[in-house]
Amino acid sequence: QFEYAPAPESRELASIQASYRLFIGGEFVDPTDGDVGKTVNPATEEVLAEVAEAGAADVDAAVRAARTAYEQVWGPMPGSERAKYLFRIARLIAERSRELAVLESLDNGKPIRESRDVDLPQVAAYFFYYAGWADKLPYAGFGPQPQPLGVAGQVIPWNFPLLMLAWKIAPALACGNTVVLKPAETTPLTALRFAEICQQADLPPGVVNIVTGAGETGAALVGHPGVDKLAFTGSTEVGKQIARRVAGTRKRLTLELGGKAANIVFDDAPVDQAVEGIVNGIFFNQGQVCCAGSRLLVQESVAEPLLAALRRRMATLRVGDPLDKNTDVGAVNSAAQLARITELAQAGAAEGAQPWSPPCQLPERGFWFAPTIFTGVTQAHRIAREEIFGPVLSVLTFRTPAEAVEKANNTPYGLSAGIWSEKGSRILSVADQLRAGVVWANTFNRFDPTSPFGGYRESGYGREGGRHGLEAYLAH
Ligand code: TXE
Repeated sequence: QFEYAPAPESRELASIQASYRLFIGGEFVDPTDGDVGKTVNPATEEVLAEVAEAGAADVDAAVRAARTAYEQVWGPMPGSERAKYLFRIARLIAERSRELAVLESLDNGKPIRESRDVDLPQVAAYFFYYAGWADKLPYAGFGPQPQPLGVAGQVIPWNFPLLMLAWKIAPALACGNTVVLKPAETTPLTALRFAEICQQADLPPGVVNIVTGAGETGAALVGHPGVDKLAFTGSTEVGKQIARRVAGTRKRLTLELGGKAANIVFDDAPVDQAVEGIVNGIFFNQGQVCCAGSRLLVQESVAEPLLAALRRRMATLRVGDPLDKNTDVGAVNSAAQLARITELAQAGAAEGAQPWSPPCQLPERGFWFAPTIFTGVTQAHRIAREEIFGPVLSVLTFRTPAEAVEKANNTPYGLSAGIWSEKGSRILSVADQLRAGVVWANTFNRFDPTSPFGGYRESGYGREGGRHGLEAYLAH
């Protein structure tokens, strides 16, 4: 963890420029055939900066720069040398973490407490962790001379902009690949600041290229014949589109898509601890988390006291200015995301579930949604089935462990789940039956660079993190 001065974080720390260009071949360059977009502060709707949108020719230039860097510099470089660059980047991220945290909160809307204490320490940790792998690949069970894949195209979402960048770029570079990364159009600023960090670390030009822009830029990257590997994190719908486009090409693909995680509370779980886990599971990052615990499954005999305790805890949540260090719940990322959350919450009420929110004064401007729980939810309700990606919890009850497993698995997704119980045997047997890539026991939303993360079924395929995360970037 890092230490910070106790004053409210000021916007100035982020030193945002009026406009941003593309990062190709180690330089910031104007787009040749692209357009200009803008990124706004979701807490105020104020325009933060103009940002270039890369067109097909720009994406092509980025892929060519990555190819040259791969063939001439990065691919042939010994792992021990690549490690030095990655350690340097990791140290620079740690040194500049306060600036990066403020920038992230401004562009994304997440509370500074989260960007400062969760996102940024994790970003640095992933770079440190994969830096440590760069010279150890020949001894990691991938064969004596593990080969990189070449140029990796990476498309990431807006919910953890810099952390998703770290999950993608750190293992790719450690294995000897070069990268063209497209951040989400609503949160490009920390990726562009990361490009400056690459310059500061003297990373050879072309090893990392950042092309900003919306879905068309992503599609140009996906379709580019010079890309050897694609890694995508985002909606299931776009993930499926990408899988269709990649089918029949030589590109390797990993997908990290949506989820509808069950957070299962048994009658022997300590109530206070479970309530903290439920709150963290669904209100962390305003619920805009692929593995969010968006379905609470609570054993019927303890439903009443647990929900009473949850409501009391929710009444203490402070919703507001993301830069205020006391804020627990910030703004949702965009008008489009707010509209999606609102539509699904309205469907929940229309279908007969009962919403409840603590009294809270939402700011007039910006994209805000009060923390909400729905009780009286059945499996047929849309809010029990569809990913909301907002601070909205659907509560269902169960009587037996078998019923909990049946309900938890009643989803097309398979990303994550949580179990709260004092009984080790019950945790193990339920975890075994859950169809989810990650199962947390008596905790939730815990990440660590040493642990693989990822899903199956409609949540995608491939793992990020740990030794498994290297497999996605090696031709072994
Ligand atoms: O996702 P998109 P959106 C879910 C969540 C959310 C919904 C929609 O439920 O409400 O998806 O969010 C790029 N080819 N998740 O619309 O469009 C896009 O520019 C290539 C869950 O923001 O999938 C951005 O960089 N790229 C998820 C990235 O894909 C394309 C995180 C994600 O945007 C593209 C985000 C195309 N045709 C949303 N179209 C998670 N798993 O955590 C768009 N993009």
